[in-house]
Amino acid sequence: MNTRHETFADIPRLANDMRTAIKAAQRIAIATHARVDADAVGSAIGLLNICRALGREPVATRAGDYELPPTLEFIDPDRQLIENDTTPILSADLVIFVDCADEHRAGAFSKTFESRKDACTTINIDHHVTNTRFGNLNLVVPDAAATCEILVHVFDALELPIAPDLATALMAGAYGDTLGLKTPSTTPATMRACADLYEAGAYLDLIVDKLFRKKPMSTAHLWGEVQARASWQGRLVWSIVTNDMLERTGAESSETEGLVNFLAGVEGAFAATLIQETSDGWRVSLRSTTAAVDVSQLAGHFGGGGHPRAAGCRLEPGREPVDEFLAYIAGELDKLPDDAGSRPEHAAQAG
Ligand SMILES: [Mn+2]
Repeated sequence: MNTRHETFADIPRLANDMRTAIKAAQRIAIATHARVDADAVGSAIGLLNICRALGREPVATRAGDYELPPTLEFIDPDRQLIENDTTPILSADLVIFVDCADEHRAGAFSKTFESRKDACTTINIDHHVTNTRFGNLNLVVPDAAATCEILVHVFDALELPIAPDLATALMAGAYGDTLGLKTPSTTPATMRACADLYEAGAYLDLIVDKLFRKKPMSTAHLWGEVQARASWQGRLVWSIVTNDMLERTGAESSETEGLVNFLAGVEGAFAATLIQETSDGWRVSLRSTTAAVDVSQLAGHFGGGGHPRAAGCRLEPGREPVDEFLAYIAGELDKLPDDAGSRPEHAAQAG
C-alpha cells in the first residue's frame, strides 16, 4: 500500500492533534472541493459538528464553488454549507479541507485560500491516493472508501457522539463514494462504519432514494441521449454530454452523476469515460472495470487524478483534445492482455 499516506491506525493520534488545533483556533473555515458529491458535503458537515462539539463555531463552511446540487440538499437540510460571503475566510486562522486531493480543487475558495495560506494553519483530511499533502496536518487514508468513513473513526477517537442527522450525513458520504457499498474500494471496515452509522440512526431509505433511486424526468431523457451515443474506442466505452443535450432535455450538468458508472457496466469494457462540455472545455470522468487498469494514472497523464478505479481530468475546448484523449486511453488499454478485463480480483483487494 501507499506508505507516504496514513492508515487507520494513525487516526487516534492525528485526531488528538486535530482537537488541539481546533481548540487553539479563533476563526475556523471548512472547505471541500468544487462540484460537491455526497462525501464532500457529508464530511464538511462532519467537521462542522466536530468543531462545535469542541466548543468552536466555524465562521464558514463551504463547497469550493459555493453550489449545492438539489439532490444533495438532504445531507445539509439547514444549508450550513453554502455561504456566499468570502470575507470570513480572509480572517480564518485555521482552514480545514475535507475530501479535497489538493488545495486547487476547491474552486473559488482556492483563490481566497491562496492569499491566506501562510497566515493560517491548514488541516487536510482525505482519502484520495493522489492527495498532495498540502496541509500542516495531513490525515490522508487511501484505505478508506470515503472521507466520511475516516470521520467515523475520528468521532470514535475523540469520543464524540453522532446524532441521527449527522449519521445520515456521514453514511450518505460513504454510500455516495461506494455506490451503496458496491465499489471495489468497499472493505469490511467500510461496512462496519456504515453499520455503526445505521445504528446511530442514519436514515437509509432517504439516502438510497436521494442518491440512487429518485430522479427528475429530465435525467431520464438526458441519460437516454447519452446512452444512445455510447460507443467503443478499442476496449474503452465512452460517451459525451454537450451543452446542446442539456438544453434539449432541460437537465442540469449535475444530472450526469452516475452515468459513467452505468457505462462502465457495458460487457467487455476495460474502462469507461464520460466527456462533458463545460464553459472552458471538457470535464472528463473515468472508471476502471478491472484492477489491471489504474485510471488515476491515466487521468494523471492529462493533469487530472483521483482513485485507481475512479478518476477525472479536464481537456481544452474543441474536438481535437477529445480525440487525442480517447486515442491515448484506448492505446494504453490495448497494451493489456485479453483476459485482464475478467480476472478475479478478490485476492488483490484483501487487507
Ligand atoms: Mn470522497
